[in-house]
Amino acid sequence: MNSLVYIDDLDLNHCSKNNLLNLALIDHNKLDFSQQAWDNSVTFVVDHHVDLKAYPNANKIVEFCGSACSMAMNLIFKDNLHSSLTKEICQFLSAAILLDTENFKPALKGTKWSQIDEDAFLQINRVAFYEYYNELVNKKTDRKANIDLGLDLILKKDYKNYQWKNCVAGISVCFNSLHDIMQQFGVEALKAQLKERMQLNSLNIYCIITQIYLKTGEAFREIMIFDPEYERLQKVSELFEKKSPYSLQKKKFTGLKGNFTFFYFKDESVSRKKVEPIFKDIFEGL
Ligand SMILES: [Mn+2]
Repeated sequence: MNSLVYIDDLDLNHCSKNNLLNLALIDHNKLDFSQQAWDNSVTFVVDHHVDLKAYPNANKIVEFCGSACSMAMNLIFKDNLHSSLTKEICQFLSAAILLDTENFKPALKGTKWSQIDEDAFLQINRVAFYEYYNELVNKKTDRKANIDLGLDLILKKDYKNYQWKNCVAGISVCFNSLHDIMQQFGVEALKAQLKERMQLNSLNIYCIITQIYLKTGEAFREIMIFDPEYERLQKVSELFEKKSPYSLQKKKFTGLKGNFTFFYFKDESVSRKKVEPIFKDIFEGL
């Protein structure tokens, strides 16, 4: 609070007289009658009240929303000035928006607040939750923490079953590269674990999709298809390579052949959700 400057802390008359005053009105669009000496200094207006049509030469934004603070915040984000915002500042600025929108009370949308407030609040939350989000992503993708779970939990943690025509498949998503997994647990252990899981879930085919994030923020995706029926695996992986709308590259895995095929995606948006329909399509045509 000590760093806030109040209007009576400054000698605005002196500034105005010497042409040193540049005023932006926020949350009102006309100076009080006691401030008329500054009329010529108003250059910017950001407000959500009835437009009193003052200062025709000023840059004016007057529109309906719950809080003028939302409008000011949207301008900050639009002009890419948000790097100076901290979590604390965001919390402070949220106060006006929360109070003015009654915490975004749904029944009041359109009459007391609008999309403008929602847009601002979403952007503010992106900053306010930035640290927490990072903490979550780091925990989720931490290579060591994931490896420490052990092979069984790595495969179980984010797992789904699918039925594609007469094939039952299981897909695990994990946050260690296949290279990491092989190196840590060895090929034989992986094979044994997969066999066990396939038996347990009565699966015909098993896929592992990996998502890894480098320190640079770059993301990598891989997929390994495991099928005990060699002939089918060759057919499926050939079709997968052909049908995938996401750019990919078939890779060999050193010391590994037989019942695995392995692809490296050059598209970081690839997910299990996106891969599933490709397999569905393949199996329905087999
Ligand atoms: Mn207001």
